[in-house]
Amino acid sequence: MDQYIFITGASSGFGEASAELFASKGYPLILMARREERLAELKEKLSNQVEVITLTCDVRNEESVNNTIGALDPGVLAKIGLLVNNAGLAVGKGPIDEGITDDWERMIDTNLKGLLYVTKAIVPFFKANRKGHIINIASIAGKEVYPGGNVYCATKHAVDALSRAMRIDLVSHGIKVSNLAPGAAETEFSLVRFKGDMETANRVYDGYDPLVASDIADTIWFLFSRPAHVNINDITIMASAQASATIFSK
Ligand code: NDP
Ligand code: 8X3
Repeated sequence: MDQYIFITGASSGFGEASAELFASKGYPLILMARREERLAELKEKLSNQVEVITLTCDVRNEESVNNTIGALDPGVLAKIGLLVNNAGLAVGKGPIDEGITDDWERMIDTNLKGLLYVTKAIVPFFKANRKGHIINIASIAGKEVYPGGNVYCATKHAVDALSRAMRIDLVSHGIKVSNLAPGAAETEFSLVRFKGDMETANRVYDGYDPLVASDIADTIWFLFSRPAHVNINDITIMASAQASATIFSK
């Protein structure tokens, strides 16, 4: 395959599972995250299948995003076919007046500004090709709000809005934009949200079968592998046991 797949947040969860799936399909990869050793392990694992380029970069840092992407070989940049804007996180869960400013900033800077910085750096290459696909990983938290979700929900509502806005801005350049909104999926997400408190993190997935990372990778593949004339605008995917952001059958 001659299209590179660019995935942010590739060091765990959805991003890592997507890297594995696209590698199994033969697509070369560009994988971005902060944890260099995790990316190195993934590269080691997948390099016998496809070319893997790892980029250690914090998406919150616009200069670093631009320098890191700008340093890629122009021949590689010209062949990026898909950008998966997946890097993101929730930090904390509680009433708005008890929110910690630093947690809010981490979520806004990563989920929203980081997505914008990476998109802005990649779109010129899609425009030059008059072709490309952006898949934004939003959330059920971008469709609904729930107790204690306030700022995380706001960032994901913003991603949802940006997916729609980007589609309008980019359609005339032949660029597809899809929004993917998962419900609860067992990854490192809750461990990060609850700041390393494994017991609280595990409780999120107690009593039902949650989504797993490969379910999201499968869906990203489905979005990407539609025929050229088809774009799936938006998918909400949840575990069979989940009916809304807060209603589960346990
Ligand atoms: P994980 O915590 O397993 O993965 C998050 C990924 O994002 C990691 O690879 C992490 O890498 C990366 N990341 C976080 N901050 C940054 C940063 N500043 N710069 C670069 N990379 C960063 O969680 P998931 O796989 O579950 O989450 C992936 C996306 O899916 C997120 O946007 C999340 O909000 C969303 N989501 C998750 C759901 C769930 O229930 N799991 C449901 C709906 C949406 P590193 O730490 O190495 O930088
Ligand atoms: C992650 C799913 O419901 O914890 O985006 O917000 S949820």
